[in-house]
Amino acid sequence: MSPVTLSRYLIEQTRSNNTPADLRFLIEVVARACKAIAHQVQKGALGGVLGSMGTENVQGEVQKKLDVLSNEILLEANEWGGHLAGMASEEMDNAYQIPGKYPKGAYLLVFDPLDGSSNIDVNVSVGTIFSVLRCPDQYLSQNDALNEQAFLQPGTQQVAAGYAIYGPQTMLVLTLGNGVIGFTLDRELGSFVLTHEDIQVPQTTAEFAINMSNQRHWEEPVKRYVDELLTGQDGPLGKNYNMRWIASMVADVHRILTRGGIFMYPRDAREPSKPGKLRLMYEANPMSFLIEQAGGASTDGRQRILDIQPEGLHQRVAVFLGSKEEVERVTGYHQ
Ligand code: P6P
Repeated sequence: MSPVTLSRYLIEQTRSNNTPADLRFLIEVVARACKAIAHQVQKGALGGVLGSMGTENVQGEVQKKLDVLSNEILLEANEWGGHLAGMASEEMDNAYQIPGKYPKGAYLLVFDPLDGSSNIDVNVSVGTIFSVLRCPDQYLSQNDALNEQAFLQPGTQQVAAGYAIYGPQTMLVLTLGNGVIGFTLDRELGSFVLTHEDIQVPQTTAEFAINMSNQRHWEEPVKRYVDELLTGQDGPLGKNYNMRWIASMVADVHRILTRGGIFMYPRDAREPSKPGKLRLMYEANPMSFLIEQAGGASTDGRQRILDIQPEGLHQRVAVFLGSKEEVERVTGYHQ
């Protein structure tokens, strides 16, 4: 049988779910933009795209050339299609207004154009994370500027989410609310081809992901839980655990979707005003939607991440996601 490309999947599989044509179009446009980003990323030093811009984003983080380039690729790919009411990105302080010469549509696209970019100069996997929301009717207007309030919806309102991972393979992992599917980029075809039909997170695991160098800054429940993981079979958990930390959320989450695990980026005492490093709208929410759709769990230690009512585009949140048994355990320690 000929390979099932993303386009064919979106037509055949979503026909039964009555997925709107504009949403199918949106996913195809984002996938095409991710192919263009993959092309730039893989050039590395040969493409003159490594290194920093000498600027900072709204997070106060140094912007890599590829951060800015990836952001521009996604904006340019999406602004003309008539499927979006607006866009928001880690790399832009404010929402992106669709230029007046183009029609607007009913969807909002939120993204981290190149996550893990601190790894890009050392040739470690990085990725693009995206989340799709519907624009609430009261904010839909062909003439007025989009009010940023339109984006501030809990993660349960997402209609789609996914990531591209630029690693040994370039893959697109996606949910439209009916499970999680994975596509691998066939560079000869130039298409994403369906390779993972029904991704499931194992309910249990013996592998955890956390940046241990922050241990002295964690809250007590996290210190207790990680101590138990490290104590292994001689402790209350009764088994030994392995640790991985790639420092690219997309790569760590992809590993967990593939073989299980728990990913943690806790809040820490250094900056009480920042309840964690990761951003709710374009990192935690899309990844939580994927993880839950694959049978896993995702909390901020105290509540389900998808239930959090955002108060700002760049709001940060603590993240505990992955195999349900472990996420429920560490969340229970916070109660
Ligand atoms: P640390 C990358 O900068 C990122 O936002 C996530 O992709 C990753 O999980 C995390 O930060 C790594 O943070 O503090 O370990 O460098």
